[in-house]
Amino acid sequence: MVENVKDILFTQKDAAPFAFDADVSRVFEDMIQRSVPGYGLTLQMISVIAGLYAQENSKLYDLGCSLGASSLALAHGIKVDDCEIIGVDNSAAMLEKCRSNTQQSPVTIVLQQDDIQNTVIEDASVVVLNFTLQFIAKEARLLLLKRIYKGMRKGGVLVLSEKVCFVGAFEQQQHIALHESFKKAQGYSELEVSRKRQSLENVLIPEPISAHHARLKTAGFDEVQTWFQCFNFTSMLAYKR
Ligand code: GEK
Repeated sequence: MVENVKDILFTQKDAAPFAFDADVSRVFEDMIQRSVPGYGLTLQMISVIAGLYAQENSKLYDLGCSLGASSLALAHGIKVDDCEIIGVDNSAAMLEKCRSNTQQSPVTIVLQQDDIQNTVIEDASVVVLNFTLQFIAKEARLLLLKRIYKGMRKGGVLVLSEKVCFVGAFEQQQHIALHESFKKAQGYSELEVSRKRQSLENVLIPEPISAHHARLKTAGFDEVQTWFQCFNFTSMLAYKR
């Protein structure tokens, strides 16, 4: 594994729109662990999910694979033969690190540098969008989910993890306050938290859980369940039966 460098990015730079560039790729592992409550649990459960739903001789997709954490979680969970994992990310800097991180994978991981909106999804038993759909324009999300559904085998699942927002003003305020307290407890300063918040504005676009469920159903998925929530972070399972 590439060494885990501490994220002090927002002590140094101001709040320009967030980009997955070389600076971010260097600190990303630390950044996501200290910013997303339950991130480690999503990885652990992606392994469990792969163990239950990966089908023999099928493909597993990790869309927005970053440094390869979810791809590796899939690889370590698969219990059947002849699977291939396809990891896709449009950031060259992230993929470069991903390539070296995933070299020792027990299952072949093919990496593609592309916009996930162009990825051909076929013969998939498990598809993972672990905190990636939130970076896709809202109006493009349904088409992507429809293409994922179409490319999945019966019995397959989509794991969709997202930062979400809430319709009620009080609930929304409290979840934001709780998340920011979590970040401070992880060692980020008030200034780092506020710069990151500004930097992600209009880049990471959260939606309510109900909007995700409704869209997944419209895309064709037969069943949708929220299996995890911690403050304003959630993960859902969408089934093709
Ligand atoms: C993990 N899943 O560790 N096409 C391809 N990649 C994209 C696109 C796009 N249109 N938009 C964003 N990305 C990972 C964590 S991070 C989540 C995912 C976060 C990529 C982007 O380059 C980044 O690597 C990733 O999606 C989102 O389980 O940073 O909150």
